[in-house]
Amino acid sequence: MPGVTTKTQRTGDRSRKRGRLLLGACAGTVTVVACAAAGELVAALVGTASPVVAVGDAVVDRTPQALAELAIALFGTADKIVLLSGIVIVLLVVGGVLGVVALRRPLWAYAGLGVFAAAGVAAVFIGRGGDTRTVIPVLAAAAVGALCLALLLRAVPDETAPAGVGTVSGPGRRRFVFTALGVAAAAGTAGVLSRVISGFGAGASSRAAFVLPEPASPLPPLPKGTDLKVPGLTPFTTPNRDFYRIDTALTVPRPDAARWRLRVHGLVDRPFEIDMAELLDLPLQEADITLACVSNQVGGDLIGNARWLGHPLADLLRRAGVHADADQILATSHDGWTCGTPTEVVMDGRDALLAVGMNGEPLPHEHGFPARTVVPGLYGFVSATKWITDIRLTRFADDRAYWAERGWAVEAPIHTMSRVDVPAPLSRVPAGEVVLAGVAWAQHRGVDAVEVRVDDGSWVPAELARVPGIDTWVQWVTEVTVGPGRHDVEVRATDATGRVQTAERAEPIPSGATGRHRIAFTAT
Ligand SMILES: Nc1nc2c(c(=O)[nH]1)N[C@H]1C(S)=C(S)[C@@H](COP(=O)(O)O)O[C@H]1N2
Ligand SMILES: [Mo]
Repeated sequence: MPGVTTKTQRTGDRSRKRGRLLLGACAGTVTVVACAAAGELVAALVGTASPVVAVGDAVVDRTPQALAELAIALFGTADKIVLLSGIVIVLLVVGGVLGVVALRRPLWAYAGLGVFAAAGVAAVFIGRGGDTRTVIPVLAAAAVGALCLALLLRAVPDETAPAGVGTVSGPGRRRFVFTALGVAAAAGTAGVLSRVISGFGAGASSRAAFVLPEPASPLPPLPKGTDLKVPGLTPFTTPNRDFYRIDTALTVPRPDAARWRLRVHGLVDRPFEIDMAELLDLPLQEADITLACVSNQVGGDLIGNARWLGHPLADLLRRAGVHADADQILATSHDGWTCGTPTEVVMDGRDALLAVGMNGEPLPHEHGFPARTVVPGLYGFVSATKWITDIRLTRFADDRAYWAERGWAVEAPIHTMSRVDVPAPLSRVPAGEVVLAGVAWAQHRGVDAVEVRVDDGSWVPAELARVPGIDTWVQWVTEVTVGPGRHDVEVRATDATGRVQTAERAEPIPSGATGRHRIAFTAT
């Protein structure tokens, strides 16, 4: 029947077309995977951030405050993984679309890759860190992408080629599958290789080789009775591996201690630079300090306590000769995050440290190796710069740090707070004598009293554990007798200035959550 297309022919055409589209999409996604792997590998070799992370950083820094908070509320400390997975999914989908487009209009697809590369380059330049060498992995990724796409497109069987009924099959398809598998395998190898290279990078090995000096003024061991060892109660000392981690870094920065330098400059008489050998030669002291995040909700666990080892920040500032009008210490990290601390607070005699040790170990990479600041009494975002490289004395009137620019407070002392750990919220315990226990904190003021009440009854004082000083949290414990049924426990602390923890609820933004922690449990 000349000139007439039969129904079977049409279905055959249609599904052959579908098969080709599938191969196109496949070519596109495999290309993107190869791009990403090449980017990772070259980044590891050059020692810069990978293109995916550079884009992620740019997204993090430009994310509107409300969205960022929603992400933290939804995903907590997993927000980084969620963001990176999101970027990868978007890349894969866009890759698939590019691959389909490439079947008809290869030039458009290559232009698409060009747009990717341009976005990557733009991300490098608008990102913080400002390490422009990151364009190298971006461009390498784009080049590898173009190559792979060309390779894969050539392997897609021709539309006019004879094929089995209904599908793009036979030797043509086999060739495509082999090519795609080859490219994917190469990408996988590159990805693994990049992990290995960055795992054995200078920063990682420099921490393994890092030897903490003995403190010039060691602290006595913690007084007996700082840890009540009540089952379920947060330990007084937070082990490093359990310490909460909060930062804007999508991948943990691993600066090399041997190449580390700290510059102290700005409104000072004698700017100077110090390297790690010099820092470790200075007298180091120990301090027990409880660090808290401003994002911690009432009852939350973004708080931890450690014994830190470091050199007093005040001594470094005195060496530089700080001008009288320099009311802000603006610290910058290896990855370009900034933090503004009141000069006055650091100079008032408290144990503000440039720390190198945490609980007897070099700082873990996640917690700022090789050096970070810790300042008792202030939330981490205005005091605790990890991976610190730069301290500039300036004025609050002239410069704003990272979070202050995004709507958070400029000055942020830690609120007096308390938390119920035992019984666990919504747990079941036998009726009768019930142990209540938790922690309370009012760093650099100290906690004078903790009171609890059950079912909105009268406040009863809890027993306080011992503490090494006023800069840490304190454990509290008490016992109550309750009958069967559901009960509420509420807690409040009084700091050493005599102020009782407020009941007034406030959100973490801009200067920390307030309100009282209240939990419910069931006695049976
Ligand atoms: N370089 C860098 N340092 C940083 C941050 C950051 O994003 N980047 N976040 C700060 C915040 S908000 C807090 S609460 C503390 C948390 O320190 P940790 O992760 O060691 O617990 O680090 C601070 N130091
Ligand atoms: Mo924080």
